[in-house]
Amino acid sequence: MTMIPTSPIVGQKPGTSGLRKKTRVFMETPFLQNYVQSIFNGIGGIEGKTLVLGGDGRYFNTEAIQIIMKMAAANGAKKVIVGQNGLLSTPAASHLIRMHKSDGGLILSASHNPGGIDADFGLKYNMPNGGPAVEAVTAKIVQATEAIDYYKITDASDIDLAEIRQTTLGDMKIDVVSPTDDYIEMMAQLFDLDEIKRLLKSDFRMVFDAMHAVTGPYAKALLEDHLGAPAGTVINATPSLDFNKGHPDPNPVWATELMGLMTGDTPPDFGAASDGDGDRNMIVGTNMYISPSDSLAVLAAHAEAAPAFRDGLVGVARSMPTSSAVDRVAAAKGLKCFETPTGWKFFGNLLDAGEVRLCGEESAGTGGDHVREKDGLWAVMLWLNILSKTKSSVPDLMSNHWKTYGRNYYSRHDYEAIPTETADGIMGVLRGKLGVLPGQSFGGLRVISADEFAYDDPIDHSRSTGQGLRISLEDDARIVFRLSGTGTEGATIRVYLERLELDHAKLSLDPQIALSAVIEAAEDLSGIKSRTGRQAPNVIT
Ligand code: VG1
Ligand code: CO
Repeated sequence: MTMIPTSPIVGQKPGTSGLRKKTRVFMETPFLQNYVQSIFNGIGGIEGKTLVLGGDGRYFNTEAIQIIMKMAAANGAKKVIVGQNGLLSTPAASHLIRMHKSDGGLILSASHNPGGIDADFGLKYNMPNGGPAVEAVTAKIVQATEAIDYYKITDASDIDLAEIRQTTLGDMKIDVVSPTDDYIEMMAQLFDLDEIKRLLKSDFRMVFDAMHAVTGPYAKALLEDHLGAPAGTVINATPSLDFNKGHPDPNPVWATELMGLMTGDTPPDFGAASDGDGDRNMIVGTNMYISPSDSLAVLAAHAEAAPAFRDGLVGVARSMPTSSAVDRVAAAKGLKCFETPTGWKFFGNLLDAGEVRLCGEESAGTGGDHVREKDGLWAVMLWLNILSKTKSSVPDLMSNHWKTYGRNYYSRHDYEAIPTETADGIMGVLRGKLGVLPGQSFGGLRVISADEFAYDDPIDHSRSTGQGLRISLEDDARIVFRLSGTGTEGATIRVYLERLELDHAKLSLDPQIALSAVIEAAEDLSGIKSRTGRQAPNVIT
Protein backbone atom coordinates (compact mmCIF):
# COMPACT_ATOMS: atom_id res chain seq x y z
CA MET A 1 0.00 0.00 0.00
CA THR A 2 1.27 3.43 -0.89
CA MET A 3 0.16 6.76 0.47
CA ILE A 4 0.40 9.32 -2.29
CA PRO A 5 0.44 12.97 -1.22
CA THR A 6 -2.15 15.10 -3.00
CA SER A 7 -3.98 18.38 -2.57
CA PRO A 8 -7.61 19.46 -3.04
CA ILE A 9 -8.93 19.96 -6.56
CA VAL A 10 -11.48 22.74 -6.99
CA GLY A 11 -14.93 21.77 -8.25
CA GLN A 12 -15.27 18.20 -6.99
CA LYS A 13 -18.88 18.79 -6.06
CA PRO A 14 -21.58 16.36 -7.18
CA GLY A 15 -24.67 17.70 -8.96
CA THR A 16 -28.11 16.16 -9.39
CA SER A 17 -26.65 12.67 -9.53
CA GLY A 18 -22.95 12.26 -8.78
CA LEU A 19 -19.90 14.09 -10.08
CA ARG A 20 -19.86 14.58 -13.87
CA LYS A 21 -16.98 16.09 -15.81
CA LYS A 22 -15.30 15.79 -19.16
CA THR A 23 -13.64 12.38 -19.51
CA ARG A 24 -10.21 13.94 -19.92
CA VAL A 25 -10.65 15.72 -16.59
CA PHE A 26 -11.38 12.41 -14.84
CA MET A 27 -8.42 10.78 -16.62
CA GLU A 28 -5.90 13.30 -15.37
CA THR A 29 -4.27 11.87 -12.23
CA PRO A 30 -5.14 12.52 -9.42
CA PHE A 31 -8.68 13.76 -10.28
CA LEU A 32 -10.36 10.35 -9.95
CA GLN A 33 -8.06 9.28 -7.11
CA ASN A 34 -8.85 12.41 -5.09
CA TYR A 35 -12.57 11.97 -5.52
CA VAL A 36 -12.59 8.25 -4.70
CA GLN A 37 -10.50 8.80 -1.57
CA SER A 38 -12.84 11.66 -0.60
CA ILE A 39 -15.85 9.36 -0.96
CA PHE A 40 -14.15 6.82 1.29
CA ASN A 41 -13.18 9.52 3.81
CA GLY A 42 -16.60 11.18 3.62
CA ILE A 43 -18.46 7.99 4.52
CA GLY A 44 -16.23 7.36 7.53
CA GLY A 45 -13.68 5.07 5.88
CA ILE A 46 -14.25 1.70 4.25
CA GLU A 47 -12.22 -0.59 6.48
CA GLY A 48 -13.94 -3.98 6.72
CA LYS A 49 -16.72 -2.82 4.38
CA THR A 50 -18.19 -4.40 1.26
CA LEU A 51 -18.78 -2.26 -1.82
CA VAL A 52 -20.53 -2.90 -5.13
CA LEU A 53 -18.72 -1.55 -8.17
CA GLY A 54 -19.64 -1.20 -11.83
CA GLY A 55 -20.41 1.22 -14.59
CA ASP A 56 -22.13 1.78 -17.89
CA GLY A 57 -19.13 0.72 -19.96
CA ARG A 58 -18.29 4.11 -21.40
CA TYR A 59 -14.76 5.22 -22.27
CA PHE A 60 -12.45 5.03 -19.18
CA ASN A 61 -14.86 2.69 -17.31
CA THR A 62 -12.38 -0.21 -17.30
CA GLU A 63 -9.39 1.88 -16.26
CA ALA A 64 -11.31 3.68 -13.53
CA ILE A 65 -12.56 0.40 -12.08
CA GLN A 66 -9.01 -0.92 -11.77
CA ILE A 67 -7.93 2.22 -9.94
CA ILE A 68 -10.94 2.06 -7.60
CA MET A 69 -10.33 -1.61 -6.75
CA LYS A 70 -6.70 -0.88 -5.89
CA MET A 71 -7.74 2.08 -3.76
CA ALA A 72 -10.46 0.04 -2.02
CA ALA A 73 -7.89 -2.65 -1.14
CA ALA A 74 -5.44 -0.06 0.14
CA ASN A 75 -8.17 1.49 2.27
CA GLY A 76 -8.89 -1.84 3.95
CA ALA A 77 -12.17 -2.84 2.27
CA LYS A 78 -13.25 -6.39 3.02
CA LYS A 79 -14.81 -7.11 -0.34
CA VAL A 80 -15.69 -5.60 -3.69
CA ILE A 81 -18.55 -7.06 -5.73
CA VAL A 82 -17.89 -6.01 -9.31
CA GLY A 83 -19.82 -6.62 -12.52
CA GLN A 84 -18.17 -8.82 -15.13
CA ASN A 85 -16.08 -6.64 -17.45
CA GLY A 86 -16.81 -3.78 -15.07
CA LEU A 87 -20.41 -3.49 -16.31
CA LEU A 88 -23.47 -2.83 -14.17
CA SER A 89 -26.54 -0.84 -15.08
CA THR A 90 -27.47 1.69 -12.39
CA PRO A 91 -30.62 -0.20 -11.31
CA ALA A 92 -28.72 -3.50 -11.28
CA ALA A 93 -26.03 -1.95 -9.08
CA SER A 94 -28.73 -0.65 -6.74
CA HIS A 95 -30.20 -4.16 -6.56
CA LEU A 96 -26.83 -5.79 -5.80
CA ILE A 97 -26.12 -3.27 -3.02
CA ARG A 98 -29.44 -4.19 -1.39
CA MET A 99 -29.30 -7.92 -2.07
CA HIS A 100 -25.86 -8.30 -0.50
CA LYS A 101 -26.67 -5.88 2.35
CA SER A 102 -23.44 -4.19 1.40
CA ASP A 103 -22.13 -0.86 2.60
CA GLY A 104 -22.99 0.91 -0.63
CA GLY A 105 -21.47 1.10 -4.04
CA LEU A 106 -19.63 3.18 -6.58
CA ILE A 107 -21.36 3.61 -9.94
CA LEU A 108 -19.36 4.90 -12.88
CA SER A 109 -21.61 6.70 -15.30
CA ALA A 110 -22.52 10.03 -16.79
CA SER A 111 -25.87 8.49 -17.61
CA HIS A 112 -27.57 10.17 -20.57
CA ASN A 113 -24.51 12.32 -21.36
CA PRO A 114 -22.45 11.21 -24.38
CA GLY A 115 -19.35 9.06 -23.78
CA GLY A 116 -15.85 9.01 -25.25
CA ILE A 117 -12.51 10.63 -24.58
CA ASP A 118 -13.93 14.01 -25.60
CA ALA A 119 -17.30 13.51 -23.95
CA ASP A 120 -18.40 12.92 -20.37
CA PHE A 121 -17.61 10.65 -17.44
CA GLY A 122 -19.10 10.44 -13.98
CA LEU A 123 -18.95 8.75 -10.61
CA LYS A 124 -21.41 8.51 -7.76
CA TYR A 125 -21.66 6.86 -4.40
CA ASN A 126 -24.84 4.99 -3.55
CA MET A 127 -25.72 4.28 0.06
CA PRO A 128 -26.49 0.92 1.76
CA ASN A 129 -30.17 1.38 0.85
CA GLY A 130 -29.09 1.26 -2.81
CA GLY A 131 -29.95 4.89 -3.51
CA PRO A 132 -27.80 7.85 -4.53
CA ALA A 133 -26.16 9.57 -1.58
CA VAL A 134 -28.44 12.12 0.07
CA GLU A 135 -27.29 15.72 0.48
CA ALA A 136 -26.06 15.21 4.07
CA VAL A 137 -23.68 12.52 2.77
CA THR A 138 -22.54 14.34 -0.37
CA ALA A 139 -21.83 17.38 1.82
CA LYS A 140 -19.39 15.26 3.86
CA ILE A 141 -17.78 13.99 0.66
CA VAL A 142 -17.37 17.57 -0.59
CA GLN A 143 -15.78 18.53 2.74
CA ALA A 144 -13.39 15.61 2.32
CA THR A 145 -12.42 16.80 -1.18
CA GLU A 146 -11.49 20.15 0.36
CA ALA A 147 -9.34 18.63 3.08
CA ILE A 148 -7.64 15.78 1.22
CA ASP A 149 -3.85 15.50 1.59
CA TYR A 150 -3.14 11.95 0.45
CA TYR A 151 -4.77 8.96 -1.18
CA LYS A 152 -4.06 5.30 -0.65
CA ILE A 153 -3.49 2.83 -3.46
CA THR A 154 -2.18 -0.71 -3.75
CA ASP A 155 0.63 -1.31 -6.16
CA ALA A 156 -0.62 -4.37 -8.03
CA SER A 157 -1.28 -5.52 -11.55
CA ASP A 158 -4.77 -5.20 -13.03
CA ILE A 159 -7.44 -7.71 -12.02
CA ASP A 160 -8.93 -9.73 -14.87
CA LEU A 161 -12.68 -9.08 -14.87
CA ALA A 162 -13.51 -11.10 -17.98
CA GLU A 163 -14.67 -14.21 -16.10
CA ILE A 164 -17.24 -14.64 -13.34
CA ARG A 165 -15.09 -15.79 -10.42
CA GLN A 166 -13.82 -15.01 -6.95
CA THR A 167 -10.35 -13.66 -6.43
CA THR A 168 -8.39 -11.42 -4.09
CA LEU A 169 -6.35 -8.26 -4.17
CA GLY A 170 -4.12 -8.32 -1.11
CA ASP A 171 -6.50 -9.03 1.79
CA MET A 172 -9.53 -7.82 -0.12
CA LYS A 173 -11.93 -10.30 -1.71
CA ILE A 174 -13.20 -9.62 -5.20
CA ASP A 175 -16.40 -11.22 -6.47
CA VAL A 176 -16.79 -10.83 -10.21
CA VAL A 177 -20.53 -11.33 -10.76
CA SER A 178 -22.89 -11.58 -13.70
CA PRO A 179 -24.24 -8.08 -14.34
CA THR A 180 -27.58 -9.46 -15.47
CA ASP A 181 -28.51 -12.70 -13.63
CA ASP A 182 -29.66 -11.32 -10.26
CA TYR A 183 -31.44 -8.42 -11.89
CA ILE A 184 -33.40 -10.70 -14.20
CA GLU A 185 -34.21 -13.01 -11.30
CA MET A 186 -35.71 -10.00 -9.51
CA MET A 187 -37.81 -9.01 -12.56
CA ALA A 188 -39.27 -12.51 -12.59
CA GLN A 189 -40.51 -11.95 -9.02
CA LEU A 190 -42.13 -8.62 -9.80
CA PHE A 191 -44.06 -9.27 -12.99
CA ASP A 192 -46.45 -11.79 -14.47
CA LEU A 193 -44.09 -13.34 -16.96
CA ASP A 194 -46.66 -15.77 -18.36
CA GLU A 195 -48.95 -12.88 -19.18
CA ILE A 196 -46.14 -10.94 -20.86
CA LYS A 197 -45.01 -14.05 -22.77
CA ARG A 198 -48.53 -14.47 -24.07
CA LEU A 199 -48.53 -10.90 -25.31
CA LEU A 200 -45.15 -11.28 -26.99
CA LYS A 201 -46.27 -14.52 -28.69
CA SER A 202 -49.38 -12.86 -30.15
CA ASP A 203 -49.22 -10.54 -33.15
CA PHE A 204 -48.11 -7.73 -30.82
CA ARG A 205 -44.81 -6.32 -32.03
CA MET A 206 -42.34 -4.35 -29.97
CA VAL A 207 -38.91 -2.83 -30.35
CA PHE A 208 -36.48 -1.86 -27.61
CA ASP A 209 -33.66 0.54 -28.44
CA ALA A 210 -30.72 0.09 -26.06
CA MET A 211 -28.93 3.01 -27.76
CA HIS A 212 -25.56 1.15 -27.77
CA ALA A 213 -25.55 1.44 -24.00
CA VAL A 214 -25.57 -0.80 -20.95
CA THR A 215 -29.21 -2.01 -21.12
CA GLY A 216 -28.56 -4.04 -24.28
CA PRO A 217 -27.46 -7.24 -22.51
CA TYR A 218 -30.22 -6.90 -19.90
CA ALA A 219 -32.97 -6.31 -22.45
CA LYS A 220 -31.79 -9.13 -24.71
CA ALA A 221 -31.59 -11.61 -21.85
CA LEU A 222 -34.98 -10.64 -20.46
CA LEU A 223 -37.10 -9.89 -23.53
CA GLU A 224 -35.61 -12.24 -26.10
CA ASP A 225 -34.13 -15.13 -24.07
CA HIS A 226 -36.61 -15.30 -21.18
CA LEU A 227 -39.82 -13.94 -22.61
CA GLY A 228 -39.57 -15.22 -26.16
CA ALA A 229 -39.66 -11.94 -28.05
CA PRO A 230 -38.25 -12.51 -31.55
CA ALA A 231 -34.51 -12.05 -32.04
CA GLY A 232 -33.90 -8.48 -33.15
CA THR A 233 -36.55 -7.03 -30.83
CA VAL A 234 -33.70 -5.30 -29.01
CA ILE A 235 -31.82 -2.98 -31.34
CA ASN A 236 -28.42 -1.32 -30.78
CA ALA A 237 -27.89 -3.95 -28.10
CA THR A 238 -24.10 -4.03 -27.85
CA PRO A 239 -22.69 -1.49 -25.38
CA SER A 240 -19.91 0.59 -26.89
CA LEU A 241 -17.35 2.95 -25.39
CA ASP A 242 -18.89 6.01 -27.03
CA PHE A 243 -22.45 4.74 -27.55
CA ASN A 244 -21.67 4.57 -31.24
CA LYS A 245 -20.97 8.31 -31.13
CA GLY A 246 -24.57 8.81 -30.09
CA HIS A 247 -26.29 10.63 -27.31
CA PRO A 248 -27.78 7.90 -25.10
CA ASP A 249 -30.73 9.97 -23.96
CA PRO A 250 -34.07 8.30 -24.63
CA ASN A 251 -36.17 11.13 -25.95
CA PRO A 252 -37.67 11.86 -29.38
CA VAL A 253 -34.73 14.09 -30.29
CA TRP A 254 -31.94 11.59 -29.63
CA ALA A 255 -33.68 8.23 -30.09
CA THR A 256 -34.22 9.00 -33.77
CA GLU A 257 -33.93 5.41 -34.99
CA LEU A 258 -36.70 4.24 -32.69
CA MET A 259 -38.89 7.24 -33.49
CA GLY A 260 -38.42 6.48 -37.19
CA LEU A 261 -39.57 2.89 -36.69
CA MET A 262 -42.57 3.94 -34.63
CA THR A 263 -43.79 6.37 -37.26
CA GLY A 264 -42.78 4.33 -40.31
CA ASP A 265 -44.94 2.37 -42.76
CA THR A 266 -45.51 -0.66 -40.55
CA PRO A 267 -44.93 0.64 -37.05
CA PRO A 268 -44.72 -1.83 -34.16
CA ASP A 269 -47.31 -1.66 -31.37
CA PHE A 270 -44.86 -0.65 -28.70
CA GLY A 271 -41.47 1.01 -28.64
CA ALA A 272 -39.10 1.73 -25.76
CA ALA A 273 -35.60 3.00 -25.20
CA SER A 274 -33.28 3.49 -22.27
CA ASP A 275 -30.23 5.61 -21.54
CA GLY A 276 -26.48 5.18 -21.01
CA ASP A 277 -26.74 3.58 -17.58
CA GLY A 278 -30.16 1.94 -17.99
CA ASP A 279 -32.17 3.92 -15.47
CA ARG A 280 -34.30 5.96 -17.88
CA ASN A 281 -37.08 4.84 -20.18
CA MET A 282 -38.95 6.29 -23.09
CA ILE A 283 -42.28 4.77 -24.11
CA VAL A 284 -43.70 5.14 -27.60
CA GLY A 285 -46.94 3.78 -29.00
CA THR A 286 -47.75 3.53 -32.68
CA ASN A 287 -47.32 7.09 -33.91
CA MET A 288 -47.52 8.29 -30.34
CA TYR A 289 -44.77 9.51 -28.00
CA ILE A 290 -45.82 9.18 -24.36
CA SER A 291 -44.57 11.99 -22.19
CA PRO A 292 -42.80 10.58 -19.12
CA SER A 293 -45.20 12.47 -16.84
CA ASP A 294 -48.14 10.74 -18.54
CA SER A 295 -46.35 7.41 -18.39
CA LEU A 296 -46.00 7.78 -14.64
CA ALA A 297 -49.71 8.57 -14.32
CA VAL A 298 -50.74 5.57 -16.42
CA LEU A 299 -48.48 3.25 -14.43
CA ALA A 300 -49.98 4.59 -11.19
CA ALA A 301 -53.50 4.06 -12.54
CA HIS A 302 -52.89 0.42 -13.53
CA ALA A 303 -49.99 -0.73 -11.32
CA GLU A 304 -52.06 -3.50 -9.72
CA ALA A 305 -51.76 -5.44 -12.99
CA ALA A 306 -48.29 -6.46 -11.83
CA PRO A 307 -47.95 -9.02 -9.01
CA ALA A 308 -45.52 -6.72 -7.19
CA PHE A 309 -48.26 -4.12 -6.78
CA ARG A 310 -51.21 -6.43 -6.29
CA ASP A 311 -51.78 -5.00 -2.80
CA GLY A 312 -51.75 -1.41 -4.03
CA LEU A 313 -49.34 1.46 -4.16
CA VAL A 314 -49.88 3.18 -0.76
CA GLY A 315 -48.43 6.38 -2.20
CA VAL A 316 -46.64 7.90 -5.16
CA ALA A 317 -44.03 10.61 -5.54
CA ARG A 318 -42.92 12.82 -8.40
CA SER A 319 -40.24 15.43 -8.80
CA MET A 320 -41.53 18.99 -8.66
CA PRO A 321 -41.15 19.77 -12.40
CA THR A 322 -43.01 16.56 -13.35
CA SER A 323 -46.60 17.25 -14.38
CA SER A 324 -49.43 16.78 -11.92
CA ALA A 325 -51.02 14.03 -14.06
CA VAL A 326 -50.04 11.47 -11.41
CA ASP A 327 -51.53 13.64 -8.65
CA ARG A 328 -54.91 13.30 -10.32
CA VAL A 329 -54.62 9.52 -10.31
CA ALA A 330 -53.46 9.56 -6.69
CA ALA A 331 -56.43 11.70 -5.69
CA ALA A 332 -58.87 9.39 -7.45
CA LYS A 333 -57.34 6.25 -5.92
CA GLY A 334 -56.85 7.70 -2.45
CA LEU A 335 -53.05 7.42 -2.57
CA LYS A 336 -50.59 9.66 -0.76
CA CYS A 337 -48.76 11.93 -3.18
CA PHE A 338 -45.42 13.67 -2.62
CA GLU A 339 -43.60 16.38 -4.56
CA THR A 340 -39.80 16.24 -4.23
CA PRO A 341 -36.87 18.13 -5.78
CA THR A 342 -35.32 16.86 -9.02
CA GLY A 343 -33.06 13.82 -8.57
CA TRP A 344 -33.71 10.27 -7.44
CA LYS A 345 -31.90 10.75 -4.12
CA PHE A 346 -34.97 12.56 -2.79
CA PHE A 347 -37.24 9.51 -3.22
CA GLY A 348 -35.08 7.19 -1.09
CA ASN A 349 -36.41 8.16 2.33
CA LEU A 350 -40.05 7.93 1.20
CA LEU A 351 -39.45 4.49 -0.33
CA ASP A 352 -37.50 3.27 2.74
CA ALA A 353 -40.31 4.43 5.02
CA GLY A 354 -42.93 2.63 2.91
CA GLU A 355 -44.73 5.91 2.24
CA VAL A 356 -44.62 5.43 -1.53
CA ARG A 357 -44.11 2.49 -3.89
CA LEU A 358 -43.91 4.24 -7.25
CA CYS A 359 -41.92 7.35 -8.20
CA GLY A 360 -41.17 9.24 -11.35
CA GLU A 361 -39.56 12.21 -13.02
CA GLU A 362 -40.44 14.10 -16.19
CA SER A 363 -36.94 13.29 -17.48
CA ALA A 364 -37.91 9.72 -18.37
CA GLY A 365 -37.27 8.21 -14.97
CA THR A 366 -39.69 5.78 -13.37
CA GLY A 367 -39.08 3.33 -10.57
CA GLY A 368 -40.62 1.32 -7.79
CA ASP A 369 -39.69 0.12 -4.33
CA HIS A 370 -37.75 -2.88 -5.70
CA VAL A 371 -34.52 -0.81 -5.89
CA ARG A 372 -33.57 2.76 -4.97
CA GLU A 373 -32.85 4.04 -8.48
CA LYS A 374 -35.06 4.68 -11.42
CA ASP A 375 -35.19 1.62 -13.61
CA GLY A 376 -35.65 1.75 -17.38
CA LEU A 377 -36.25 -1.90 -18.20
CA TRP A 378 -38.48 -2.32 -15.16
CA ALA A 379 -40.74 0.47 -16.46
CA VAL A 380 -40.93 -1.28 -19.83
CA MET A 381 -41.89 -4.52 -18.09
CA LEU A 382 -44.61 -2.77 -16.10
CA TRP A 383 -45.99 -1.26 -19.31
CA LEU A 384 -45.99 -4.69 -20.98
CA ASN A 385 -47.69 -6.25 -17.95
CA ILE A 386 -50.38 -3.54 -18.06
CA LEU A 387 -50.91 -3.78 -21.83
CA SER A 388 -51.33 -7.53 -21.61
CA LYS A 389 -53.67 -7.41 -18.59
CA THR A 390 -55.85 -4.60 -19.97
CA LYS A 391 -55.69 -6.00 -23.53
CA SER A 392 -55.32 -2.42 -24.73
CA SER A 393 -53.21 -0.76 -27.37
CA VAL A 394 -51.06 2.17 -26.24
CA PRO A 395 -53.27 4.78 -28.00
CA ASP A 396 -56.44 3.30 -26.46
CA LEU A 397 -54.93 3.19 -23.01
CA MET A 398 -53.87 6.83 -23.31
CA SER A 399 -57.12 8.08 -24.70
CA ASN A 400 -59.10 6.35 -21.95
CA HIS A 401 -56.71 7.75 -19.38
CA TRP A 402 -57.13 11.32 -20.61
CA LYS A 403 -60.90 10.97 -20.76
CA THR A 404 -60.93 9.80 -17.16
CA TYR A 405 -58.40 12.18 -15.62
CA GLY A 406 -57.99 15.00 -18.15
CA ARG A 407 -54.76 15.57 -20.05
CA ASN A 408 -51.87 17.50 -18.56
CA TYR A 409 -50.27 18.77 -21.75
CA TYR A 410 -46.56 18.87 -21.04
CA SER A 411 -43.27 19.81 -22.64
CA ARG A 412 -39.74 20.64 -21.57
CA HIS A 413 -37.62 23.15 -23.47
CA ASP A 414 -33.86 22.98 -22.84
CA TYR A 415 -31.39 25.74 -23.63
CA GLU A 416 -27.99 24.06 -23.40
CA ALA A 417 -24.42 25.29 -23.01
CA ILE A 418 -25.36 28.86 -22.17
CA PRO A 419 -22.54 30.92 -20.62
CA THR A 420 -22.87 30.42 -16.86
CA GLU A 421 -23.10 34.16 -16.10
CA THR A 422 -25.90 34.62 -18.63
CA ALA A 423 -27.88 31.73 -17.20
CA ASP A 424 -27.31 32.87 -13.63
CA GLY A 425 -28.38 36.36 -14.69
CA ILE A 426 -31.64 35.15 -16.22
CA MET A 427 -32.47 33.07 -13.17
CA GLY A 428 -31.41 35.87 -10.80
CA VAL A 429 -33.65 38.46 -12.43
CA LEU A 430 -36.59 36.07 -12.41
CA ARG A 431 -35.99 35.10 -8.80
CA GLY A 432 -35.87 38.77 -7.85
CA LYS A 433 -39.31 39.50 -9.27
CA LEU A 434 -41.20 36.41 -8.08
CA GLY A 435 -42.86 38.43 -5.33
CA VAL A 436 -44.47 40.93 -7.70
CA LEU A 437 -45.65 38.47 -10.37
CA PRO A 438 -49.00 37.37 -8.91
CA GLY A 439 -51.77 39.31 -10.61
CA GLN A 440 -49.66 40.25 -13.65
CA SER A 441 -50.33 38.62 -17.03
CA PHE A 442 -47.89 37.00 -19.42
CA GLY A 443 -48.82 35.52 -22.78
CA GLY A 444 -52.39 36.45 -21.86
CA LEU A 445 -52.29 34.29 -18.73
CA ARG A 446 -52.55 35.74 -15.22
CA VAL A 447 -50.02 34.60 -12.61
CA ILE A 448 -51.65 33.05 -9.57
CA SER A 449 -48.56 32.29 -7.50
CA ALA A 450 -44.78 32.29 -7.88
CA ASP A 451 -42.06 30.93 -5.61
CA GLU A 452 -38.75 29.13 -5.41
CA PHE A 453 -39.27 25.51 -4.48
CA ALA A 454 -37.79 24.24 -1.22
CA TYR A 455 -38.37 20.75 0.14
CA ASP A 456 -38.73 19.61 3.71
CA ASP A 457 -38.13 15.89 3.82
CA PRO A 458 -40.96 14.41 5.90
CA ILE A 459 -38.77 11.51 7.07
CA ASP A 460 -35.38 12.95 8.03
CA HIS A 461 -36.60 16.58 8.27
CA SER A 462 -33.74 17.90 6.16
CA ARG A 463 -34.45 21.01 4.07
CA SER A 464 -33.31 21.48 0.46
CA THR A 465 -33.59 24.99 -0.92
CA GLY A 466 -33.16 26.57 -4.35
CA GLN A 467 -34.87 23.73 -6.22
CA GLY A 468 -36.42 25.65 -9.12
CA LEU A 469 -38.62 28.66 -9.79
CA ARG A 470 -42.27 27.76 -10.23
CA ILE A 471 -44.99 29.96 -11.55
CA SER A 472 -48.64 28.92 -11.51
CA LEU A 473 -50.93 30.59 -14.02
CA GLU A 474 -54.66 30.67 -14.61
CA ASP A 475 -56.11 27.95 -16.84
CA ASP A 476 -54.41 25.28 -14.67
CA ALA A 477 -51.09 26.14 -16.28
CA ARG A 478 -47.62 26.10 -14.74
CA ILE A 479 -44.09 27.02 -15.76
CA VAL A 480 -40.94 25.90 -13.94
CA PHE A 481 -37.46 27.31 -14.59
CA ARG A 482 -34.45 25.34 -13.35
CA LEU A 483 -30.75 25.04 -13.99
CA SER A 484 -29.54 21.55 -14.83
CA GLY A 485 -27.19 19.84 -12.42
CA THR A 486 -25.81 17.18 -14.76
CA GLY A 487 -24.15 19.14 -17.57
CA THR A 488 -20.42 19.53 -18.10
CA GLU A 489 -20.37 22.62 -20.30
CA GLY A 490 -21.68 26.05 -19.34
CA ALA A 491 -25.21 26.03 -17.98
CA THR A 492 -28.44 24.49 -19.19
CA ILE A 493 -31.75 26.20 -18.48
CA ARG A 494 -34.70 23.87 -18.41
CA VAL A 495 -38.17 25.32 -18.92
CA TYR A 496 -40.96 22.96 -17.91
CA LEU A 497 -44.40 23.78 -19.36
CA GLU A 498 -47.74 22.33 -18.40
CA ARG A 499 -51.47 22.94 -18.83
CA LEU A 500 -54.47 20.83 -17.90
CA GLU A 501 -57.16 20.12 -20.51
CA LEU A 502 -60.45 18.58 -19.50
CA ASP A 503 -62.44 19.16 -22.70
CA HIS A 504 -62.91 15.74 -24.37
CA ALA A 505 -62.82 17.38 -27.78
CA LYS A 506 -59.30 18.72 -27.18
CA LEU A 507 -57.41 15.72 -25.89
CA SER A 508 -55.33 14.90 -28.95
CA LEU A 509 -53.60 18.14 -29.85
CA ASP A 510 -49.91 18.58 -30.54
CA PRO A 511 -48.51 19.56 -27.10
CA GLN A 512 -46.55 22.49 -28.59
CA ILE A 513 -49.83 23.91 -29.92
CA ALA A 514 -51.84 23.11 -26.82
CA LEU A 515 -49.14 24.89 -24.80
CA SER A 516 -48.57 27.86 -27.09
CA ALA A 517 -49.88 30.47 -24.63
CA VAL A 518 -47.78 28.95 -21.84
CA ILE A 519 -44.68 28.92 -24.07
CA GLU A 520 -45.28 32.59 -24.86
CA ALA A 521 -45.71 33.37 -21.17
CA ALA A 522 -42.41 31.64 -20.38
CA GLU A 523 -40.50 33.83 -22.83
CA ASP A 524 -42.33 36.97 -21.62
CA LEU A 525 -41.38 36.12 -18.06
CA SER A 526 -37.75 35.18 -18.59
CA GLY A 527 -36.56 36.68 -21.87
CA ILE A 528 -34.35 33.61 -22.39
CA LYS A 529 -34.35 33.90 -26.17
CA SER A 530 -33.68 37.60 -26.21
CA ARG A 531 -30.96 37.41 -23.54
CA THR A 532 -29.14 34.42 -25.05
CA GLY A 533 -29.71 35.25 -28.70
CA ARG A 534 -31.05 31.73 -29.20
CA GLN A 535 -33.89 31.31 -31.68
CA ALA A 536 -35.22 28.13 -30.15
CA PRO A 537 -34.49 25.52 -27.48
CA ASN A 538 -31.80 22.91 -28.30
CA VAL A 539 -33.99 20.07 -27.18
CA ILE A 540 -37.77 19.85 -26.88
CA THR A 541 -39.22 16.83 -25.16
C1 VG1 B 1 -31.43 15.39 -15.01
C2 VG1 B 1 -32.93 15.21 -14.90
C3 VG1 B 1 -33.29 14.63 -13.54
C4 VG1 B 1 -32.52 13.32 -13.33
C5 VG1 B 1 -31.04 13.56 -13.51
C6 VG1 B 1 -30.24 12.29 -13.42
O1 VG1 B 1 -30.99 16.30 -14.04
O2 VG1 B 1 -33.59 16.42 -15.11
O3 VG1 B 1 -34.67 14.44 -13.48
O4 VG1 B 1 -32.77 12.82 -12.05
O5 VG1 B 1 -30.79 14.14 -14.78
O6 VG1 B 1 -30.67 11.35 -14.37
P1 VG1 B 1 -30.70 17.86 -14.35
O7 VG1 B 1 -30.17 18.41 -13.07
O8 VG1 B 1 -29.76 17.89 -15.48
O9 VG1 B 1 -32.02 18.43 -14.73
V1 VG1 B 1 -29.54 10.37 -15.13
O10 VG1 B 1 -30.39 9.18 -15.99
O11 VG1 B 1 -28.65 11.46 -15.97
O12 VG1 B 1 -28.70 9.71 -13.82
CO1 CO C 1 -29.38 7.54 -16.41
